[in-house]
Amino acid sequence: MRIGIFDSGIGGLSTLLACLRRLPDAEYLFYGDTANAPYGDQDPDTVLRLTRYAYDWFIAAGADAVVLACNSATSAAVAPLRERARVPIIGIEPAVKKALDAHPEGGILLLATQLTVSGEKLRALLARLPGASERVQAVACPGLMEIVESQGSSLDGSVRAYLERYLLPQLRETPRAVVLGCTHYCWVDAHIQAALGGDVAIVDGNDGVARQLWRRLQLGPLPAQAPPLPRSARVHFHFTSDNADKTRLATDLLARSEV
Ligand code: DGN
Repeated sequence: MRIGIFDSGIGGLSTLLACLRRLPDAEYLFYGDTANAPYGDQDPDTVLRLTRYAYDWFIAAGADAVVLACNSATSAAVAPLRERARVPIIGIEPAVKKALDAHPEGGILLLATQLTVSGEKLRALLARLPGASERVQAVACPGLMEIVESQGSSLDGSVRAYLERYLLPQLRETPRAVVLGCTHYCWVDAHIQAALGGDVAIVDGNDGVARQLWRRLQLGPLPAQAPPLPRSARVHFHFTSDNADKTRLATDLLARSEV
């Protein structure tokens, strides 16, 4: 079975890891559209066009399912793409419900790109979750994806400086939980947690995507817990710019995560 995983860059590797835990025997094609990144500051029509291109690439490569491991692409493209899809398309969206359910008290901070924060999809999600409009503060983080993209998880102080200078002054309270609504932010979760004082819970939607992938592929009852990561994985990378460097960075990130 061949699964396509799509992001504007290395953020979607965090979703790939969750899928690898659930479906270790599948073959993965990872497409990172680094030539057109970042997606978060672009208009939805452009992101739809780029995502459609990647979807067609996956179909030509024989994918049995496509995962949009990018909240921005999901926001702009998942609904129109599904209208003519030949294989299941699984999107990722901010795990706000998971955070509200797990933390019935206190504020929830949602960090995402500008495209996701201002998208109709998020507005509809918050409108249908009881309590979300009062408890959730959504903050766009322009530039944070680029910092992660340039350095992976071996960061110097630049993320911390970004969070202190840009994010902290905007907060209306110290949150109980933070929803990582951009897959790139999963690589700097510890920095985000530390900047917010250490006690804050971190929530992302990656395992939800992997479980949804399992269901859409009709693989039978879902095991209650994901097994540990497999020792070896079949992953092929395709980045639309700097392919050799990005593949090296991605392989390194995966190898460190598998230990
Ligand atoms: N990793 C993507 C997301 O989850 O929204 C997009 C990051 C970007 O391209 N700005």
